[in-house]
Amino acid sequence: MDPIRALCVAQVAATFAATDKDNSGRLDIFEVATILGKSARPDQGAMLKQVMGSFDTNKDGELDYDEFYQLYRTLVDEHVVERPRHAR
Ligand SMILES: [Ca+2]
Ligand SMILES: [Ca+2]
Repeated sequence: MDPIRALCVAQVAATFAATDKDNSGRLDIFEVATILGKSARPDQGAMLKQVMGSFDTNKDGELDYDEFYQLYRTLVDEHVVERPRHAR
């Protein structure tokens, strides 16, 4: 089994729930921005649109859980977000 996959499941679910501010069950571009904002750069707006375009596979303008899962794995792989650690 893919170790990253095993590692991320619980954290992805927690992050998704925490990020979905309006509890719509999907993340809109503004909600996604709050995740990427931790590594904010001047080109973030363009990057955000690119991210949404790449991961919004059903093109409804928002990321559902499955789409977010793919995004999150990519972010972990690229060290944009931290790998899960035990809570202190
Ligand atoms: Ca939402
Ligand atoms: Ca979507």
